[in-house]
Amino acid sequence: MKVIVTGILGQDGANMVEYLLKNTEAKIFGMIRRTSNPNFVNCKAFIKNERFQLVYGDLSDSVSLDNLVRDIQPDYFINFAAQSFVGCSWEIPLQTFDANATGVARCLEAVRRFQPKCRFYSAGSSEEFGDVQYSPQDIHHPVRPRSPYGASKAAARHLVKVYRESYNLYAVHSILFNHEGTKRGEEFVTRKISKGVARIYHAIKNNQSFSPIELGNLDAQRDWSDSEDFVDGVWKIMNQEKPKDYVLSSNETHTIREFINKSFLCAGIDGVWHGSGQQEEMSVSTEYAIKNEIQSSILVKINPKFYRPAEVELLLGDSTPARKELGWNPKISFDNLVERMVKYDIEIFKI
Ligand code: G4F
Repeated sequence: MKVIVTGILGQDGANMVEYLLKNTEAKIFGMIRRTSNPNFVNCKAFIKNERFQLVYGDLSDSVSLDNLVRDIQPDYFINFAAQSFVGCSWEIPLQTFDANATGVARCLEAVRRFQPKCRFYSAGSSEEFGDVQYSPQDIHHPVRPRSPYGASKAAARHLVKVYRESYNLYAVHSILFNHEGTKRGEEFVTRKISKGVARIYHAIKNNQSFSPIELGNLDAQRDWSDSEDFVDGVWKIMNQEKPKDYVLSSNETHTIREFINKSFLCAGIDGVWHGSGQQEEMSVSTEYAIKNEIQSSILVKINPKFYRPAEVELLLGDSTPARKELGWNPKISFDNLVERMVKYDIEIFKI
């Protein structure tokens, strides 16, 4: 069995490769774009594995995708490559659309033309639901994106459906709610918080001053899971008798503020909130400051530059069909996820 996985330098692609090496006998071809300085930090566990091979390709280059599919003749093509940062998609809308939507069309064309038996996975997003109409959101929720990123993923979803129905391909585009972990990029809010908490933890421990974590909208609610649980769900979605799209989610929602509270708690730092709106801040409690002789006291403050032009205020998924029909059984709870991320970042932090 041969599998092409794209996006392997990122969290999901890397977790997918680790999962496949552990749970299958497949030979895995991990696609990367050519850059002068690629970062392999997420690939340490598999880069030298004899069942893993790096290959060059690019979602913007159909020649490279055609060649890979024609030469490898894969059984599965799992596409996690994307411009995945919603916040940046207003600054680079065309690149976002080219990678996330047209890029999926290029993959589908390569599969259709050179290996139509290959099963194709496109990573969908709860950002497609955007301005949500009801909760929890299931696979039938209307598509109402609020960002160029959400619009690009919605277009990819339509393309997958069109190719599936027109050419009888096994092509799926399942909706992934937020998913995080220790391989998460630092621009995403969860890792920004866990890294910030680790930095403050070490500053306090070393009796040094620290600057606060600066964030945008703390009221947004997200349905967070662990990416390692999701790659198991994705593999189950790829191995049904007939292709069908599913939602993967934790079925819980939490505000950014709750993520912050839990993170500081995991680090043993006692914080209190005060103020509201753009003046809202979290500082160390008086008792904690006295006990630890703390020099600086603000832990979190608002920086309006992190507000988005349009926000998805509430995401709460319903993954009951994936659990019942595919036997998908996610193992990592919200509390475990926060704890894992904070403890990991405290461990690896270097001053
Ligand atoms: O961590 P985020 O940047 O993730 P977002 O926008 O929800 O998107 C993630 O999940 C999607 C699935 O729903 C994926 F498709 C997508 O690829 C990505 O993985 O932001 C989460 C929330 C937002 O409401 C944002 O406004 O956190 C809020 N936030 C507040 N302060 C911040 C910040 N987000 C970031 N990145 N940085 C901040 O300082």
